[in-house]
Amino acid sequence: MNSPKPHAILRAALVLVALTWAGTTLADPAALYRQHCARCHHPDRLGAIGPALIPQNLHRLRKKKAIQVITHGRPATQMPPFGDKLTPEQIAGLADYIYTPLKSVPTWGMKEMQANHPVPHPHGTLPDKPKFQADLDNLFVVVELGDHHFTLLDGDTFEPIGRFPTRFAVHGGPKWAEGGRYVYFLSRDGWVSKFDVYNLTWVAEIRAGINARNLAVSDDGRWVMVANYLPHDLVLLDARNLDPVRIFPAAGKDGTSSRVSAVYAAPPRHSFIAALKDSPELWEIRYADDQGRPVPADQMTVRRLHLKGVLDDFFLTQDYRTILGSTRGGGAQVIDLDSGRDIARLDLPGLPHLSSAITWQRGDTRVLATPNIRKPEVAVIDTATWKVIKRIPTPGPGFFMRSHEKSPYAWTDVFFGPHRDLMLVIDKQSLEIVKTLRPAPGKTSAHVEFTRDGRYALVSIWDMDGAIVVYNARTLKEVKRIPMKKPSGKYNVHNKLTRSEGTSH
Ligand code: DHE
Repeated sequence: MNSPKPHAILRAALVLVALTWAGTTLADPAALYRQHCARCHHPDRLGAIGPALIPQNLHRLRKKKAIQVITHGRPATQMPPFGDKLTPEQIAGLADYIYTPLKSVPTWGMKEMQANHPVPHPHGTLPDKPKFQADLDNLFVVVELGDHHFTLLDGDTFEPIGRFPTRFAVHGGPKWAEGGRYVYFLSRDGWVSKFDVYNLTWVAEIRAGINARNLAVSDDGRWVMVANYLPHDLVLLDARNLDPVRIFPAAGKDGTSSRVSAVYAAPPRHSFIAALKDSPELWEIRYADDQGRPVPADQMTVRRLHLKGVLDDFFLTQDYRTILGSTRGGGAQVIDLDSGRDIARLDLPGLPHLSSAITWQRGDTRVLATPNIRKPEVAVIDTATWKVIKRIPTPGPGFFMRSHEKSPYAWTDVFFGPHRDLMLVIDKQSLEIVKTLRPAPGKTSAHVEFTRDGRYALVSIWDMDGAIVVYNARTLKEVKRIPMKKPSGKYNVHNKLTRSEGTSH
């Protein structure tokens, strides 16, 4: 028998390689998923930095739109475009794949939470005296996303007091509580971690969900409420040791199971306010009555407010009487919290980033200003009439906005596009951009927070080789630069606990 010719072997090998490649790319989206998506969305599609990609959580995303997102990326998220790496067939295969039900979705109930609940220092066992010298009312927590740490920063000297490892991908603002003694963090994969500032140590943790959204702490310091994307629920924890106390399954009145967009505490109302993401409902859960008397956990009830559209993002006014909410791809609605009525509609095209909005007094009216994730503008709204009174053009869409009662300026970033290294300073009365700063040319600058007295503004440079840049908030001159690893957000204890009008709550 003749042995095969070398070029025939080569051809057969090439065919085999091509078939294998085609097999992986066309017929095996699971392999593509593992290669391109698993790192951010979890190997089992349960969500990590990116959201869970399972049919239960994709109700509002049509497959056609999912294909666009995979191809072009998604603004205001960390989802990059794959159109230059994958063929349209591969992308379509991936889209089919993420709409395929999992064989089983893991349950995450009381039992699972209890089994993931270390309490290294039970409540009341550590000293009540701080281990360090600093003004306890002017501390900052700085989340360093770059290597999953946070720095506790002295707001007078701008010297770090300590640097501590966090869970993977902390998202949203850590919440200060009990006069600044404790801070609660939440990671996207559902871990709630409680830090004792006086003793500079983690005291309790619990995994409250698989894919979490944010958390809120009641003003009396007794409760932590966690909003989840997976499972579809809100979880009530006893703030002392983070013991799970009650699960509120999230479903609309018609029974539609739903992710939770976000939850916030409304101190004057003694309640938690949460929006459902797959059902047009806003929930209010009271933890104390009008006289401030605690409501026991098993007697807490859900008050449902029925809306015209689902809320993806929302802002609570300083008096916690009104909500301005927006729907991705839709308009904005203003809801009176007491009556539950829709009291105004606003023309806010693009994607106003309402959870980053702030308010201030301008003449005899209070205005609300919001950056926009899709449109290069800051919209300024009169909260008495709920009319847009100015659209300030910016060099690109922005993410965060900040000010302080004592500052004449509001600061906002240009998070997206070629001008992402700019920081804009807006005069709060003239509503004009009066200064454009470029703290680190070529690197994204974003997210500002003020010191307690409003004299200094701290800006993040979002880079592994990043920094916090401290500015004199009046002269707008740089005073200090503190190296940090992709510092995402920073949170001043005084501004947070006093619910300063210039910061997020
Ligand atoms: Fe956030 C806060 C939702 C993407 C960094 N973000 C919040 C809050 C919500 C929210 C509801 C308020 C929670 C709180 O503080 O209690 N974020 C969303 C999204 O829906 C969105 C657009 C898509 C998503 O991936 O979930 C999104 N966010 C991002 C990012 O890609 C950012 C830039 C990087 C990251 O960490 O993932 C990011 N979000 C932040 C930060 C805050 C935040 C730093 C806290 C802001 C503050 O000052 O309070």
